[in-house]
Parts: sequence; C-alpha cells; structure tokens
Amino acid sequence: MFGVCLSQRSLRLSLKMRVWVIFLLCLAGKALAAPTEEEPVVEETEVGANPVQVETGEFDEAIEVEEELVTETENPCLNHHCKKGKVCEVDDSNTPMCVCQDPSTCPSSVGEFEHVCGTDNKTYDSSCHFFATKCTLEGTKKGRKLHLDYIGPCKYIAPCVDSELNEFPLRMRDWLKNVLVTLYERDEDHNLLTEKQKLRVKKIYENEKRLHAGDHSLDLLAHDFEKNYNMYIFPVHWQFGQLDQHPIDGYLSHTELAPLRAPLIPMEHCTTRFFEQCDADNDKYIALEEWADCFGIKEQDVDKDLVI
Ligand SMILES: *[C@@H]1O[C@H](CO)[C@@H](O)[C@H](O)[C@H]1NC(C)=O
Ligand SMILES: [Ca+2]
Ligand SMILES: [Ca+2]
Repeated sequence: MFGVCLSQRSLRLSLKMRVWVIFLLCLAGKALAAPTEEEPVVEETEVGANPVQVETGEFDEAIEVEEELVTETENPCLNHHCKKGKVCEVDDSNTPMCVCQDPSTCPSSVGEFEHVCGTDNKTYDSSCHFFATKCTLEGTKKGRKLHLDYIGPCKYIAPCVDSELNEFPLRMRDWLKNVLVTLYERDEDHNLLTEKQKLRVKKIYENEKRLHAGDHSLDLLAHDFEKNYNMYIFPVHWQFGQLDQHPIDGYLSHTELAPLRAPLIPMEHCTTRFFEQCDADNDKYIALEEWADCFGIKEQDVDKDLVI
C-alpha cells in the first residue's frame, strides 16, 4: 500500500489518560510489532498513525482470494494464493489447491503482543493460529460466528456505560484529524495521500483555529467540535473510505471494520458498543450515512464524493 514505514506513538484515546503505545509498523514489509504497555518508541510526533493502515490484510478473513490457476511447470503452488488460514498443496495430478493450514505449522509467536483474541474469547498464539483454527471449522455454525475480535490476549473488558460511549467519538474524531494532519506533514513524495486528499487536509492544516494535537480534556474536544465542526467532516469521510475496500460499496462489513476495531478494543472498551450502535438499522453493515451520524456529522454534510 504505502512505501514507507510509519513508526507511531501514543494514541491518546484511552479513558484513563494512559498513554498507549501502538505499533511500529512497516507497511511495506509485513512487520507488525505490536502494542506494549511500556513507554513508547520515541517518535517525533504526538499522533499515532491510523490503525487502519496497519497491514489491512491481517484481518480480511472473509475476503476470498481468487484461486487462480497458473501454468507453472515446476511448482504449481508458486503463484497460487490462498486466503488466510489456508496453504497451497498439490494433489495427485499436480493441481494446486488450498487446504486448511495445520495450526502447528504456524510460526511460534515471540510474545504476548502477537496473541489475538477471538470472538469466542479464546486467546490464540497468533493470527496465523487463529485463521488456521477458523479454517478447520469452515462450514460449521461455530466457524461462521468466529471472528478475530482484537489484538492481544483475551482480557476482561469493562462494560461501556452510556457516558463513556458519548466520549468515544470525541476522541476518535480528534485523533482522525490528527492522523491526517500528520500524514500530510510527512507526505512529501510518499504518496500517503492523494492530491485531492492533500488539498482537503491542507485546508485543515493551514487553518489557524485548528486545535493542535495534545492531551485535551473532553470539554475542550467537545467545544472544538462545535466551533470547528467543518474540520472534522473530511477526516470522518476519509476513515470510511480507508475501510470500505472489500468491496467498495458504501458499506462496512464486520471484516472491513476489523483493521480499525481490532487494535482499538483493548485500549478503548467502548469500541464494540460504539460500532454496534453505529449500525442503526441493524443490518450488520455500517453505511456511510450511519457512520457519519455516529460521529456527529450532520446529514446534509454527508458526501459520497469526500470518500476518495
Ligand atoms: C474472557 O477471558 C478473559 C481472560 O481469560 C476473562 O477475564 C474475561 O472475563 C472473559 N470475558 C468474557 C466476556 O467471558
Ligand atoms: Ca464495503
Ligand atoms: Ca446498517
């Protein structure tokens, strides 16, 4: 996706003002060094990169990779891609096919940060172990219901009460805006943003009234949203566009939302509830209109053309 590595620091989304270090992520490579609770990797910016840019492929369990047949003589598996949890094997007639990966063949995890928690509230050693296990349940009801819930070992997640639920979008919006500004600042020729996007962010970046990144109180965040409402419209749309990829249809599925949800849940215990209530009509998809509404964007400001 992007040809750069973004190392990132504190995503100050947490309720208790804890500083959460997120990832040192290399988007070009497949490295996902994950959250630790130690003090962070020193970084020049305050803002975290967007978890959405964390290797999106990590979560696209439901995305079927086409099992293309390639006329390779030597190794038919060479160009035969399988979706997560499967590996390629050749049958008697040398035809490649995707079969469930044996979890014991997954690289062993080097630390807790590689663990993932499934919706069955079971901890898996790594996402490889998770998807391999899910594959073995394919076709069963249990398999259909099993998703990767979040990154890290399963833990107790406190219930999200109403007052906390209302705080979530305040921090999230602020954070999205800051992520965009950071991408803009760093984007000389890295193509982190398209030209169109850059123009949009430039307006925010150059606005003197902009609330700069920092540890702001919820009151200030709320006040800023009222005062500088227009600055938040694009970031909310942009995030939607980042997620709406498989397919690009104006709706977010559970799987499309996963790259944002999965790293966020262990830090923000209202994540699950927030995105559940975003799906106002309960059809299991979050439409752009629902998404915008969730983040306090007025109906008349929802604009498909901003999702670019
Ligand atoms: C999930 O597992 C964790 C750790 O084993 C436990 O503390 C937590 O209470 C469980 N959550 C639920 C909803 O059962
Ligand atoms: Ca979609
Ligand atoms: Ca919906």
